[in-house]
Amino acid sequence: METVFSGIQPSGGFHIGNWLGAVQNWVKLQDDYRCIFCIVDLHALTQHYEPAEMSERVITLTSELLACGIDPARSILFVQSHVPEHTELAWILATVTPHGDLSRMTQFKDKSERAPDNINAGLLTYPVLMAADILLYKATRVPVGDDQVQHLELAREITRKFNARFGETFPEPQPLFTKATRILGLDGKTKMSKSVGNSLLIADPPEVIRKKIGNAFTDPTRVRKVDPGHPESCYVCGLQGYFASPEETARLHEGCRSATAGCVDSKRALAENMINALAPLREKAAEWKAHPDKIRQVLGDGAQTARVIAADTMARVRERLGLLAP
Ligand code: AQP
Repeated sequence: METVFSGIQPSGGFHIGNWLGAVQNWVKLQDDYRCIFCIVDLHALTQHYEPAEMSERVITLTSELLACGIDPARSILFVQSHVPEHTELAWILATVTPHGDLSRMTQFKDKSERAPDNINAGLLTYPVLMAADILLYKATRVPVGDDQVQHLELAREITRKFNARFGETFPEPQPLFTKATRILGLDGKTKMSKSVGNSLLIADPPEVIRKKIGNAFTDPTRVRKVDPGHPESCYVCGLQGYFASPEETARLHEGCRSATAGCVDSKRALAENMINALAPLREKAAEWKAHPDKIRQVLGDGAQTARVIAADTMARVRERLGLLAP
């Protein structure tokens, strides 16, 4: 079985972009791959955060991943900082990573623009830590949305450089492209992001979902209810496809196109479909959260398994580097 590695940051509430763009696919991958899923808390340190909230965020995110169907009996689910080899390998890989490649990364530029008061070196070397996450487990497949393609390309480049310098050590990880596209935030402009505050969360209760969708953007060319709409360029109509059956989606889009239904009707239908789709996840996550000891057990077991693999890889890496054994 090939190994898949993927990570998610505990950098805010788990949103429908994370779910539709990544985690729904992770759940399916468990059937065909040895999957390693990591809560990348060290990556999240590169952004502003409140230390008092971090461990609770990790527990909440774990409960949500388990509720979505990540199965610890089949996959390794663990927290990045529980396996110190991630940072050790990241340092080593940094020594073969060209500085210029890092400063060219789109996400580095975007996040620097978003938080000009916090352009830290961790933000710059973020893709090196991501390469370490993948290579530590010799993962050959990495599920990527279009926002992660550039980082994976760099991880492949780092792999080639390391292997060329120190001998064949790591397989070059290949992207596993997912069908789901980038989900835009409720502003209808930028990517839905935990840290931007433009998200609809899996944990949002029905009244919050109704309110958020009620304020979401629709077709800007449709000024009055009698104007025919353009569902293909409407944010609300775009989301309908993920939460309604194909037949219902077609009916809703036709209502918009023919102006027999207004934007408010579209929003109401979307909100109710979302509420129904997310309710079971919210309930399951709440059940897990009621037992934080069980969550800790899952993460503890995951870290123990991950550490065995990571220690083995690092022993080989240190040997390749010619470091004196202690
Ligand atoms: N809007 C999105 N649409 C589709 N997929 C998305 N992902 C994130 N946002 C969207 C995918 O979710 C996985 C986990 O993401 P992450 O936590 O590693 O970091 P991110 O991509 O930076 O996610 P956020 O929500 O935007 O976090 P912040 O605000 O902290 O930077 C990844 O597979 C990602 O592609």
